[in-house]
Amino acid sequence: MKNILLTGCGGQIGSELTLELRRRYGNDHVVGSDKRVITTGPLAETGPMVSLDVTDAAALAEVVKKYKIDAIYHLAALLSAVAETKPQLAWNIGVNGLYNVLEVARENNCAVFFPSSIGAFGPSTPHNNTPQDTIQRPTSMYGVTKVTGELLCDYYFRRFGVDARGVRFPGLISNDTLPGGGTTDYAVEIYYAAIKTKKFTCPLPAGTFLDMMYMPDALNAAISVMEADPTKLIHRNSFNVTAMSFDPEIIYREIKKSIPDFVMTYDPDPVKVGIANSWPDKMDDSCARAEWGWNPKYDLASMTADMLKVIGEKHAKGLI
Ligand code: AKB
Repeated sequence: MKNILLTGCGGQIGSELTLELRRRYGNDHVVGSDKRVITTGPLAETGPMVSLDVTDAAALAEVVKKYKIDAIYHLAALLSAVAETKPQLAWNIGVNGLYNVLEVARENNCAVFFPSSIGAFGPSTPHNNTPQDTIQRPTSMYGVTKVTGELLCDYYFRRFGVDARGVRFPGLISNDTLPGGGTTDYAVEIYYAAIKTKKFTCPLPAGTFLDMMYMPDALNAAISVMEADPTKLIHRNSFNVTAMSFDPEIIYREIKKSIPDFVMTYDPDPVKVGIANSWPDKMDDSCARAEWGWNPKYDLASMTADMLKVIGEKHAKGLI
């Protein structure tokens, strides 16, 4: 990869992945793009940054040609809970946006990274040790767009040779940019609440197990699958990747080890509960491990220690 474009780079993954890719490939070779105009902060100050709506195919093609792009990390999408409130918009960004990316990749010989999700599974999927290849009948619009995206990526590789690769991300936990509108967002918000007010109201009930991952491992997954030796890839696209699985009680107890007077109560959000109950409790990611060496570094204890340290420092400086 010589010149990389990220779409949706102002979001939870993109804000950190853009900077990591710039560290690895050189600032000038990594172009950030977002629908919002971003003119200040690290994204705008460390490398090229453009305003781009992925549903505008002509504008996307212009950026790809101008910067001689040969790899696209396509991150623009609505998250699961917000997608349920705006299903038409979720389809337009999630599917038509990806179609535009794959078409421009076909015409300009670009590789494509597509982040699928645990949301690509549904109630009829086996929930424990969810296999790589299994039933995918999601009941959320987010899930429908993710399954469609997985199939489109497979099609563009088979039919046109577009090097489209990707992973199925679990809930991602980070201490930089907050996620917005996801079902797993509680697992980020709980750390901020523990530091700021020592009180948290959880939108998912006890016993709701979901796969999760700390952001440094997620960045590594996205980059490693794109750098993987293609001759070793049997699946290429939509790899299950996970680092841990927990329910709200388990993360609460882990945080309480450091903040004993932290208190969590429950007020389940019906939309999030419905989505979470349709997702796996724990995926089997052995194909990613075997085909390209996936091996996450953080577990719940090490992630919690780092989250509380970083968010605690930001709070002490009055930044949050
Ligand atoms: C969401 O909750 O929507 C995302 C996801 C698991 O894809 N974090």
